[in-house]
Amino acid sequence: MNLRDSKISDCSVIQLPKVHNRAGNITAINANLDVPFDINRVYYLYDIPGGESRGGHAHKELYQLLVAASGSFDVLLDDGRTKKRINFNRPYTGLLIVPGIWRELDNFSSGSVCLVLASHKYDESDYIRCYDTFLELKS
Ligand code: T46
Repeated sequence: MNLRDSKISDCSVIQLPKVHNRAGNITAINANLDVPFDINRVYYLYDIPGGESRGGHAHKELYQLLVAASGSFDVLLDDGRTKKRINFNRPYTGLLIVPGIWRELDNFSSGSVCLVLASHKYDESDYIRCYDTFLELKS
């Protein structure tokens, strides 16, 4: 996916498989099957104080799948032209974010956990953290 040309419509809400029995549920996420990339990193956001926001950046090459593993939060997506806010509150629904999309996460419920599967290891040089720079790259 091209950093400059990617659009919000290239991101997608993915319904993940849920295996249910009387003892509860399991959701498994398989690389290149349930998500369209190799999974090279897993991290999670938790203990987020009320009113705080996360994100506020875009990535040059990174693909990510975000899941509300517990609780709920909002994700604001921005491709430089269009913005879209989506609420996530189910551990079997993921948001695929492609490169070149500005994202902000807020409205975290108490005790919420945002699980993230990422296509690459952590690399600060992959981040675009200045919104004006982001808009220039998208124009
Ligand atoms: C994203 C949203 C949803 C690491 O050392 N390794 C890592 O894998 C990550 C993700 C972060 N860090 C360090 C870098 C910073 O010193 O943790 C600190 C906080 O990172 P950041 O300000 O980027 O955290 P968020 O929550 O704003 O953003 C993170 C991801 O960085 C980002 O890719 O999409 O979660």
